[in-house]
Amino acid sequence: MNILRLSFVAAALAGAALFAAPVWAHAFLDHAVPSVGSTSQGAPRQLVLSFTQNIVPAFSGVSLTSPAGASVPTGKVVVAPSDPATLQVSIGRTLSPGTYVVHWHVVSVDTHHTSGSYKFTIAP
Ligand SMILES: [Cu+2]
Repeated sequence: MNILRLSFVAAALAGAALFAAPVWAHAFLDHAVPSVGSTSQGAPRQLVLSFTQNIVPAFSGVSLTSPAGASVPTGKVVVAPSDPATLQVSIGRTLSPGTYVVHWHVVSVDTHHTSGSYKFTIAP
């Protein structure tokens, strides 16, 4: 069995595990870094959003809005290597103090779509 064959089998097993997840729950935001509603010192370099269910990153997105209402550039949404229910998004520039809004929309492994938003503040 070569390495390609091995990774195919691993992917198939992972897929089976994902679809064995409970179907009665939808993916809602469980917690985030920076925390929902928090005020922190210093600018975060990335947003981390942990959901109640595993996420399909290809159909999910996160956007960040500045205190002035402008869109802040962010990187590609990726699933955390250790947790398929957690998304990581890099922030494209150093954030200045103020209150930011994070909008998220995700598709969970049960194919259901959910969305929401929250704020966090960077202290002056
Ligand atoms: Cu659901």
